[in-house]
Amino acid sequence: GHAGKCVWFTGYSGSGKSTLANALEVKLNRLGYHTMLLDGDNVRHGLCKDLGMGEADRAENIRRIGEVARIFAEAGVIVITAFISPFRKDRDAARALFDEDRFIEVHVDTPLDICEQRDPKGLYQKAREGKIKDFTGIDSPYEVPKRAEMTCSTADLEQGGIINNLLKII
Ligand code: GGZ
Repeated sequence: GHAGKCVWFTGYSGSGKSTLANALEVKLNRLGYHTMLLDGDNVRHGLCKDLGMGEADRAENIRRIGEVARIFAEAGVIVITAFISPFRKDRDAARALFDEDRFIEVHVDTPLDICEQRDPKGLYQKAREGKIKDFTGIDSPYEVPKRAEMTCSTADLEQGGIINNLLKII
């Protein structure tokens, strides 16, 4: 059919979700697909700027993103999302909005210590110092996916290899 899909990246801050999501979008666009990338930059500053990082607000963040993704997918777009989405029930609720073969959960399983070493925005350091509360992996949980269509780590595999593996299952 004409319906689109949702490629849902999940993983720690600094795991490489956004980098992979951007690279996937470029590749899909070159192949002629119409895509929509949803990430913190275009969602947390607009649609979800009223939400914080507590468990209930993260649930609402993911709920809105899932609903937006469904609307775009119904129009035939391949939607790519890049959010920590740490809670399994929230990811599963997003998944439930899609036909089984149209939701591709990708766990970017880069080890926490590597994410923390990268610390591109200095947020892990602030979390360790107690200046940011409820930081995923420090004092807020990350529930590892049990049913991800793909698991990868940007610690040990070339980005191009990950994208090529992904293209095989989309
Ligand atoms: C985790 C936080 C936090 C806390 C701010 N915990 O790597 P980033 O910086 O650019 O992306 C992270 C982003 C997390 O927002 P999400 O919308 O992806 O989270 S969720 O899916 O759980 O709703 C991080 C930054 O915001 N950030 N505070 N406490 N990450």
